[in-house]
Amino acid sequence: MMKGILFLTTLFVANFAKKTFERNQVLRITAKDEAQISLLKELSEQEHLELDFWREPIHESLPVDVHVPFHSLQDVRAFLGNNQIQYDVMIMDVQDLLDDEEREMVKNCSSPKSTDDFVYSAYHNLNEIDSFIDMLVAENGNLVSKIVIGRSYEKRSLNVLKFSTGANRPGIWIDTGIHSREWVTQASGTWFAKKIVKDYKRDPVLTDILNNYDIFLEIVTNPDGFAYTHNRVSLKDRMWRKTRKLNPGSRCVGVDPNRNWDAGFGGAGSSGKPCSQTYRGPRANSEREVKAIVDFVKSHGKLKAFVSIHSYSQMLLYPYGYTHTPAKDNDELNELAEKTVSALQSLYNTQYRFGSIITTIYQASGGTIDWTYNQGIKYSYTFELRDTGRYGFLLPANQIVPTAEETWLALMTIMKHTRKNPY
Ligand code: 0X9
Ligand code: ZN
Repeated sequence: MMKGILFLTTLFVANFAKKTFERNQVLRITAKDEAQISLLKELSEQEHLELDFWREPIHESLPVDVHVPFHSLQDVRAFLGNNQIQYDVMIMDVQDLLDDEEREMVKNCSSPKSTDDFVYSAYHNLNEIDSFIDMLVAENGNLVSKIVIGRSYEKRSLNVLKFSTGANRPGIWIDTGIHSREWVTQASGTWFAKKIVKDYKRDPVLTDILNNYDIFLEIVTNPDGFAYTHNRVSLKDRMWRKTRKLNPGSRCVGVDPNRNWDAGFGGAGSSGKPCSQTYRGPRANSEREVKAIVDFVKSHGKLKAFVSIHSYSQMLLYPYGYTHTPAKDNDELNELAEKTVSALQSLYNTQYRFGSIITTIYQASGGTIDWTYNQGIKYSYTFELRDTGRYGFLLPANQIVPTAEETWLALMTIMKHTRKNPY
């Protein structure tokens, strides 16, 4: 009897707290002029509609992707229809995709005994990635160590893998998953880590890089958010992007960790509203996840390249995002970006756009790589991995390995250039 009640309560809590996305849709909207962009901006301010703009209305040249909850679909469609704004349904039923994703995860949810058995072609939760990290370190003690650069708001450790073959080397930083819902990035990070230990002493180019530079890799850069995108039993929201810090005086949780850096903080392309997906937080570095990296970068003092990996859109971007003033290394960054995307494309013909953040995607202030660039890290880049919007943040697991493989060619290009151009 007791057990029965407990079971029922668990079921109730699970169903109650778990966010359902049944019959939600993702629409791709194509605005034809500035007037339609303005209308879409007005639409995005209707808080009761609870729209999540995966790609915000900025300019008529860029498609607008919006996740619409079922309860708002009729209103949104009517609004678009009445204003003769064109759109396509990209995702018919978001929950169907999530169910597929979950089935795949359950199928591949084993407890690997070594990193050779780890299923790189599947999505994994935080515990699985944490044990992957520990296994990799245990197997490769000479090359890999784990450093804890801080704790998240919910007190999870912020783990960074350090690949090093000698003391006092300059460093190259790579992070994935600062936006927790961008799952292909953490999955790719895991693949990169294994690739590095496989290729050291086998691939001459990577070996040369590692004989002269340390590589730092933070796979789960926003662990609280990531845990929240996975949790099976209690609170869960696969589409969570921000940190999980409570905002005093607001019912909304979290800060956008890609608006929280001390570079143009508070400017256009960030929001002062706690309920916004681009809420910048009360002050620069207010997020422990951000501050931990800031402290690490400053105390290291010799990082020469910094790559922050997001999804989606297939873009390679360099500073700036907060200002139209070109970076002083603009020409070199642009040339290297061109070489890098062509290396990426060489594998599966995946096409990337490239350029500065503000000219290529949109104005975004308080972003990671604007800060690292201003700290003197010349090779500061940010990726937006696959795809261009068919699945968006919900990229099917069978694209993880191809995405990681092609991105690795891009990372190698940036690391090689860094190695050949010391400064
Ligand atoms: O809005 C963002 O933070 C980035 N897009 S995302 O969908 N990954 O959230 C674009 C901003 C450009 N800057 C970086 N990618 N760092
Ligand atoms: Zn992102």
